[in-house]
Amino acid sequence: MGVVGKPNVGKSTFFSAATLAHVAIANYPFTTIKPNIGVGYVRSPCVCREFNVTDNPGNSTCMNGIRLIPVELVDCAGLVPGAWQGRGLGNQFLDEIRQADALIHVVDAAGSTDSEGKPCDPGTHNPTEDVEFLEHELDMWLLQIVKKEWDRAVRRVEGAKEDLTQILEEKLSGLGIKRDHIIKARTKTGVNFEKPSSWPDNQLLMFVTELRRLSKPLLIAANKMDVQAAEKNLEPLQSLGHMVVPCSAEAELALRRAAEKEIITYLPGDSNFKVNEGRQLTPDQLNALTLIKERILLPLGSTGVQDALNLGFFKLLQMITVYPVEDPEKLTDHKGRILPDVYLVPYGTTAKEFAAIIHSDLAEGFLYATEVRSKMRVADDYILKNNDVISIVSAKRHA
Ligand SMILES: Nc1nc2c(ncn2[C@@H]2O[C@H](COP(=O)(O)OP(=O)(O)OP(=O)(O)O)[C@@H](O)[C@H]2O)c(=O)[nH]1
Ligand SMILES: [Mg+2]
Repeated sequence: MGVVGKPNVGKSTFFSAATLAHVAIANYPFTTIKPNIGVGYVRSPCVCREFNVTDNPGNSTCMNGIRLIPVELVDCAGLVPGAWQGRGLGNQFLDEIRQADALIHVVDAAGSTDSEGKPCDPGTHNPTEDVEFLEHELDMWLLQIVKKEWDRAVRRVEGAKEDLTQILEEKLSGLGIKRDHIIKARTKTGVNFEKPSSWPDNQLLMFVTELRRLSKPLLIAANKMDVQAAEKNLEPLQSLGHMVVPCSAEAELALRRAAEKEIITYLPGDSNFKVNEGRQLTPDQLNALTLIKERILLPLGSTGVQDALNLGFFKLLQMITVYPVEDPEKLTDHKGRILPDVYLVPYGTTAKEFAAIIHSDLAEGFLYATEVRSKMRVADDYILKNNDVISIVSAKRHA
């Protein structure tokens, strides 16, 4: 998941809150120069409660029946208008999102930074402009890449009868763009893949825009909601057709740090926190925590950071959680650990594809799987459901 946006909107604050990594945060543009890469967590109700077992998590953690599943986040450098032509830290930024499956676009909903990220009076900049600009930058960046050698591609298709899907796939795989994205963008825009020379000028851009939407889906984190001026901007941001999550990265960071120091009990995404018994708060700490409660947690229900991550994986990317076990009765792996692992996989993943994600041997010798909840035997083409607990029986693994 890439965390993107213009400079000074709170990307690093969001990243730091989500990963608890200590990174540079400051109120001026281009604080981040090199991308920060870290591990955040998506939150999902664990199946241990339903099966009434005490689990031994391995690849994730389980706290009070909530699984926290690690995901990779990239905090990118800020993007300014014209970045695709190399302005600001332009091309470098764009390189950073190559491998991102989806993007969280952090927007300064308080309108307290201008289009270049310089501080301005809250409420004076219109954040909806930032949404349009970012997408334009991404489209122009991708268009520029596709345009390079476009004439040659046209000749290969129309002269040598090569397949444009194949040509684009080879060219764009390094940007995380897959064959499936190309096919879908082609269908959606109705462009003629046999005769690319016939495309009117704007058709390549239309196609590229669709490709970008499919391969780098994004949601908006409307940040700095703790600033009063942000409230009036929320609705206009919501009217742009994206998922919008109101959030305060700063509040989340403060809560996570306080929880880390065991001052409070707070799990990311919670709608409240509890001051730990015996902890004496300084007047400053008390004041800060009261403000967070009154300005963020009560009106919004949470700080929004965890919601943005969860929506990114579960809604944008349509991931589901699946728990592999070896023993369908005891829910254990070969070491006897109960519900050790959980995997995030895209909806549509089959039992056999899931086997391949765990181990190639498991897939090669695939015999059948047991869907543990119903105790039903399922075949290799069984499409996994959210929260499935699955036991795969493979000739190879058991040989
Ligand atoms: N009021 C408020 N300020 C915030 C919030 N999140 C971040 N900030 C402030 O915004 C400023 C910029 O934060 P950063 O996290 O460095 O922003 P960035 O987007 O990473 O900036 P660049 O790396 O320069 O692109 C800092 O002064 C933060 O404290 C928030 O939720 N509310
Ligand atoms: Mg930064």
